[in-house]
Amino acid sequence: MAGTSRKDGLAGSHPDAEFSPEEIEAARVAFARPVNFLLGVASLDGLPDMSLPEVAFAGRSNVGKSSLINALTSQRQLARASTEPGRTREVNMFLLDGRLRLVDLPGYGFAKASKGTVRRFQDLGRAYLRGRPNLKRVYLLIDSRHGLKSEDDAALAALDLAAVSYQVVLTKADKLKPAEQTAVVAATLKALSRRPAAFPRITLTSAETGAGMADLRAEVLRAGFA
Ligand SMILES: Nc1nc2c(ncn2[C@@H]2O[C@H](COP(=O)(O)OP(=O)(O)OP(=O)(O)O)[C@@H](O)[C@H]2O)c(=O)[nH]1
Ligand SMILES: [Mg+2]
Repeated sequence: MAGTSRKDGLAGSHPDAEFSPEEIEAARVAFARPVNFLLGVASLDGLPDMSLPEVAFAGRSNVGKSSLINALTSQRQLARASTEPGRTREVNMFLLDGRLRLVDLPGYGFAKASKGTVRRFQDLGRAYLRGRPNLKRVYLLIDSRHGLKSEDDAALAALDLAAVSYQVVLTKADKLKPAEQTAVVAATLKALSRRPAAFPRITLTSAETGAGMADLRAEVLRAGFA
């Protein structure tokens, strides 16, 4: 994979998005450290203590949360990805290098599950967001083919309410032409300008090609250890 993501597209187009080559390299090294599945919980009682920083990945079902965690950590099957929406039904935690927890949150907005099931996942996600002072950042994943949708409003509202620092990550960039990538980044930034808790930066990624991963690793480390 490329050492920097400048040719990955738009992650570097915002002036604040510049990471020094040293920071990119440090992040690459950190994410090459051992990572393991820590636990999956269906209720908050089972969560570990708050002694370590956490960064969480949230977003619609099927948006690519589990795939992104696998791509960040260069693992194939760490987080289980699936074509079946609603695959991740628990809060799953992974421990990177014994010092940072990566949290795969249940997705929202899939049609197949029963209403009760959907609500249960969403309540779990919301409760998690509210109750974790060691939660350093939430990455809200948005499918770059669709941009922000009304289905994302509830998640944005929950994040604003929980006053958690969050940042949008666009996924599946490999499905778009460069001009479409530029357009969705611009439209998403514009929509987020009305959301004060949103971090004013967007990373365009592809778990498929690895685009944006070098930058996102640096982002995650900066956020996790800020
Ligand atoms: N082309 C392409 N497909 C992707 C990418 N990331 C994920 N996918 C596909 O999208 C589907 C859903 O991916 P997951 O990672 O399981 O999505 P998720 O958000 O974890 O889904 P839930 O656990 O159901 O909430 C899978 O078929 C993936 O292979 C990407 O960057 N590019
Ligand atoms: Mg998943």
